[in-house]
Amino acid sequence: MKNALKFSALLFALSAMALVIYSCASDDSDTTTATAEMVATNNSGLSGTVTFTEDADGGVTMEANISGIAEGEYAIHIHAMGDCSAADGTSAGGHWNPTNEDHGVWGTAPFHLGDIGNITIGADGTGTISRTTDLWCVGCGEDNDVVGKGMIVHEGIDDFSSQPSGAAGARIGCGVIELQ
Ligand SMILES: [Cu+2]
Ligand SMILES: [Zn+2]
Repeated sequence: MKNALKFSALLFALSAMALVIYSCASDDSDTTTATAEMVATNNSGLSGTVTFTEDADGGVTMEANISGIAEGEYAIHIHAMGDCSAADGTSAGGHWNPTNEDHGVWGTAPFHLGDIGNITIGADGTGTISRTTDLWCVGCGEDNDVVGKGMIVHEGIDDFSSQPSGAAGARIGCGVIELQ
């Protein structure tokens, strides 16, 4: 009887351990996600979602899915303010630039941390652009945190050289990047 009791205690301990190991392995809390729901500005008809996911080793992947606009190329950036209250999107401010650089091409200094580039929209009115980088964080509260900033799509193309924002023209979409 005493041995049987000891055995069930052992069994209980083992299953508790297995449960702990299992829940660690299946835990996806080491990814952090933020999204921006895009709304039309200047009555463009644009909609879409931009998702930022930071994984366990600190890399951030952005995926922007944009729809509702004519086939072509459009500038897309992260702007400094997560404020889409203005009907023309200007409330989002200028390019997000916590490192105080000039505007340019992502990956070739100088460039803003918000310089995504241009997105290609197909004949069906939809397009996707993605980026993976360790220059951003999601929800870390540091200067390079994308949370609380504004995603902007422009009516024109980013020429990658005009200061301070690539001469991309009016803003046709805006979204506030919010931690999920
Ligand atoms: Cu912009
Ligand atoms: Zn820029």
